[in-house]
Amino acid sequence: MDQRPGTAGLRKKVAVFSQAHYLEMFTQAVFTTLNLRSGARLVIGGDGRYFNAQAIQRLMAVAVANGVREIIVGQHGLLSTPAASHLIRTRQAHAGFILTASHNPGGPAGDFGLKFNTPTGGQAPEQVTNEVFRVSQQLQGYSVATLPHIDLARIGRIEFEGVRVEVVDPVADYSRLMESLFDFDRIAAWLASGRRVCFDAMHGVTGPYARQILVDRLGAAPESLLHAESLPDFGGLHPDPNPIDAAELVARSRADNPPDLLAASDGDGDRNMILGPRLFLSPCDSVALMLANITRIPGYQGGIPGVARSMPTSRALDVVAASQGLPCYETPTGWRFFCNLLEAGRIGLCGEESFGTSSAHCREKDGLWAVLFWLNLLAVDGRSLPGMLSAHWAIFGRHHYQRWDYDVADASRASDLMAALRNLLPALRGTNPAGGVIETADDFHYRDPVDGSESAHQGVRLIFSNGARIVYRLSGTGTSGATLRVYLEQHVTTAEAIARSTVEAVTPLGRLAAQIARIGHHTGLAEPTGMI
Ligand code: VG1
Ligand code: CO
Repeated sequence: MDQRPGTAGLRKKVAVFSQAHYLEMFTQAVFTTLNLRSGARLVIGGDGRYFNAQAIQRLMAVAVANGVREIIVGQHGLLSTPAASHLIRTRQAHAGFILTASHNPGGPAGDFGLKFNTPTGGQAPEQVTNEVFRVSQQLQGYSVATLPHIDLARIGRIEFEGVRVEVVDPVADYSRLMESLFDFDRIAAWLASGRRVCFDAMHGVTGPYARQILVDRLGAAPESLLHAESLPDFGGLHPDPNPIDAAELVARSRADNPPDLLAASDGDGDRNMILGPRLFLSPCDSVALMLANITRIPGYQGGIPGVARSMPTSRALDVVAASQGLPCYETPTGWRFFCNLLEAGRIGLCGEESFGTSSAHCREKDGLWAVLFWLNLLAVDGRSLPGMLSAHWAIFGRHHYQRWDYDVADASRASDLMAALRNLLPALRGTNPAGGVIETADDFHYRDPVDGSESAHQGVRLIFSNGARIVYRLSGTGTSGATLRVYLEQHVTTAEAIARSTVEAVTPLGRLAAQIARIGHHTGLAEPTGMI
């Protein structure tokens, strides 16, 4: 079992995951590590991808053999990642299993994944996942109970031999949580006045959530939903809410008479992409504008203690936080690093450039939450999304931002590139390769302010004196080869530079990044394979 150390779960091709004993061995490694008390309570749910239903039955059999006596599972085996996090917290579960490979493609030839969360509702910390990895290397076998077939289609309780399985409506609790944070009446009135929203569920788990909340509860027109049926292969689409994979939504934002707000979420419902009429809202700007307006939303009226962003996320959030005198923490990529800060009450809003945003209402990023935040904000503000964004940039300046990805078939070549780049860092410091001096050239090292744990080698940063920044890191979520991610950022403050297109603003920086790291030499790739 080759779980990557440091990841909160296992993500593999379906063919690998569905092999005999594979899922059971991983699950056993988790139970051996967690050492739950007998009688423990578990939450289980997934994004509905191919193999979800069988995996849940097999997972439950190992769970019961390991002493679990209460299982709360979403109807049809569905729970969005944030809804699962919420259920773990409200039902005081001892652990949760979320079956998803997030935005990775599904179907028999696609990916499957299994991650486990702690009683806080958050992803297990690195020490725990490293221990699971260690245990999995030594495991000789696993315990498994023989269970009756559990019908996940029917909401209700099933009891057998001292075990209780509760099949719950996956949306109900989550919907109540959203209603406690946002002004639903105001959003409904805004929609009733002729404003329009378009939400693309990308055939992932959020379809039923969006139907119940946006259409049934808030009164959006049924045709506001795209790809709203949860399908095991996501309709052959790649359920990743970005401008490339959600091209249909982007086209709608550019058509005549576009909706006021357009949004998409990923397979498991934790990501969000926000668009407006002829506008792409960078996730980095989205979280910054959320902070600038946070007290206008009922659930955050009293303000928040601080904010956090992942290191590669642009510094647009920092500028707003500074203006409010709030701490802004910089964490490594991956949601679990926010969890300690949320749990300690240090932050109330956090985000990643990779279309992830959330608050302290759960311990995962939350796609629909972000959509509702924006709907509430637009309803309160009255201006259009493009109008709000321009006004924000006029105050805080604009952080032009893009991520260039290089997919490298041979993973060792990508590691060699990073090693060579790290060796270059001392020589780069203080040089002036393009209109700005490199003031910081380092390999990001994080010390968790709550528990003091250390995470090294979290990405190479080049920070320039002229508001530019280049970050390099390798993706940790792929299932084959390697992806080098290069994050480009340029902060500008003049009206002319703000009006410039992002492509124009960051392309010279991207070329410089390729030159410094000798990307062509190491990977054979003259151009990025993807730009987001
Ligand atoms: C990517 C993103 C990262 C995100 C992670 C999990 O990781 O860059 O920001 O936390 O996916 O997201 P990487 O290592 O490939 O860059 V999800 O929606 O899979 O929970
Ligand atoms: Co996801």
